[in-house]
Amino acid sequence: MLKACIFDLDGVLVDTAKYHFIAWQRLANQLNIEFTESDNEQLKGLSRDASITYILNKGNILLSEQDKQNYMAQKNEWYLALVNTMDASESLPNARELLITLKQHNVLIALGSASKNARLILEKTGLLSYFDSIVDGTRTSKSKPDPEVFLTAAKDLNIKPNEAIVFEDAISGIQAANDGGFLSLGIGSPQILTQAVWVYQDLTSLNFQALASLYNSKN
Ligand code: B16
Ligand code: MG
Repeated sequence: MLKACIFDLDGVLVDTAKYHFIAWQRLANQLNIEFTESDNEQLKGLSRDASITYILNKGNILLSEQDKQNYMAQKNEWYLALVNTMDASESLPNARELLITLKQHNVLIALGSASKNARLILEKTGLLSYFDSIVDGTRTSKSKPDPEVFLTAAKDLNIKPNEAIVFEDAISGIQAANDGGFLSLGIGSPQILTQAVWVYQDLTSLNFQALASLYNSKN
């Protein structure tokens, strides 16, 4: 029986990538580094630290640890100003409805996100109350593709990995789910998320019945 669903945040339940883009681009421009949409694509699912490292490498810039921390704090300040404008209209199509139908069928719900701002984003978009467990960047020491984030969620929910489906939009997240022993459901393109057990373009065609039958087909 499907006992739990574990959701990545950015790219699955909300689109915060567009705000990360604005804030990283502003920082990169300040450092005279070009930062494009395709660079932003590379940062999806990566931690904040790994993201700035990518940008500094691109610009061939070496900074002291203190300067790097200061720039990360600056980027986060710009990012948070944008996050603070978010409201319930910014959850992705069918995200709220899916969480509601899972709750009605007693499926446990967890978040498995790299973001240290995850709780605030869930609060702003009115999704926080649906979650039985929140595992975010403040609770993990290893980033995806390490399965730590999803294994911590399974522990919180007191379930085994093979009793849950993980929803992910990043290649590293799919790998983390698979390596942790979860069934992975990719949100995005099947050409990119080739290792996912299933791939859907978005959440719109998914509900409890559809997920229960996907799960049963693999058990
Ligand atoms: P923060 P997810 C990830 O969220 C984003 O995809 C990634 O672009 C971002 O760098 C990371 O969170 C850290 O976010 O700066 O808010 O701590 O997809 O794991 O939900
Ligand atoms: Mg994501």
